[in-house]
Amino acid sequence: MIEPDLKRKILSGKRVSAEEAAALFREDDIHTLGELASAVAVRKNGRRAYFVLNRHINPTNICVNRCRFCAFSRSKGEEGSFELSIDEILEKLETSTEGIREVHIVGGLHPDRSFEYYLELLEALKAGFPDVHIKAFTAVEVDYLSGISGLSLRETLLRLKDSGLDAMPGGGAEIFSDSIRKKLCPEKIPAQRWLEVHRTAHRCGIKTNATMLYGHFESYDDRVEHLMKLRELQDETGGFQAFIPLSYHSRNTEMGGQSPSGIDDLKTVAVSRIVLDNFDHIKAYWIMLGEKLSQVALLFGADDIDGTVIEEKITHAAGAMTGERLAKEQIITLIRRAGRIPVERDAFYEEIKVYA
Ligand code: V47
Ligand code: SF4
Repeated sequence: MIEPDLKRKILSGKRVSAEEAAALFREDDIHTLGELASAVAVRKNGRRAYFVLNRHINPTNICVNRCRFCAFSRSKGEEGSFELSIDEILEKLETSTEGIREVHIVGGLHPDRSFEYYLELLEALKAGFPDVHIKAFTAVEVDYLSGISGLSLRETLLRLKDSGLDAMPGGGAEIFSDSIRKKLCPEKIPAQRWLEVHRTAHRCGIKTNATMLYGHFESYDDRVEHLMKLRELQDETGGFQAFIPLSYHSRNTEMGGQSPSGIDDLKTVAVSRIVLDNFDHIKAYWIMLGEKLSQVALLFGADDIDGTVIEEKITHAAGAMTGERLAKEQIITLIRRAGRIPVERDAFYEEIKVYA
């Protein structure tokens, strides 16, 4: 049972402590948890639920890191590896440009592509599609680009921004706990560096998202520690737009194991909404949760379901059963049937159309 004092605290908009957050994760009363999280979401965004007409593009799956939970990456020369030229990427947008407002670009850490390739890619996309916002490169990629360019983080980010980068996605955060991170992705930048990249991006005027990969080896305390670090950085910079809990998909991964239950997925959305009181938006990423659970998550604290997506490869490589895209009409229906108001947005949550 959730303590009446804690309920009152949440409903009056007061910040919960790490201990209280852990107690919420341990809570079995999922209905009350959902009700509280939903009240927090409605206080922030009314009954609005956002979506964007977007498309994913992965320039390459060749990656030097080979994280143990990643079924998407390949080593150079390995069967199934790919690398797209700038023309091939432009072609993908040309064939799906109708109405697209945001392109989400993330990929592997390629051993020999130059920094210039990425700058040229951004410039070509901006020149060809000036109305499409570019949300690209995780903190892990930005750190890698800083390494290959020999530039400081700040200089790297400013060059990317000058070439057309509008915002950054939240991937690569995984779980901040050092010991768990070592089991998951020993080659990946440490948590402190992930946070440093986002801090620097925010200082350069680049808005970013944040994620947490959950449902593997981590404990509830690890999840709380992760959320607390994000909340602290958001207090400092205010540069995060949305938080996206990422439900572990285990198929075809080296790490194996099981994926979290639907109850755990809903609980994680709800507790995130309550704990991250300084984040405006919580995304229920339908690609990972499934269309039906992401719809239910809109009543458990989420106010965004991402978007049309189109051509998602990372979660599908790890066994996602969802489709590769959703049509705008399907998204509108999904949101309406949850009793929420569909709002089409751009990459910065500017409202494009309210489907009242
Ligand atoms: O960085 C990789 C994760 C991320 C698996 O910012 C996995 O708007 C689960 O970050 N099971 C990419 N997760 C996805 C991502 C994202 C998605 C949608 C929107 C936004 C945003 C960001 O997916 C990776 C990694 O953390 N991931 N493998 C897996 N097997
Ligand atoms: Fe590479 Fe990212 Fe996959 Fe890790 S999660 S292996 S960094 S593509």
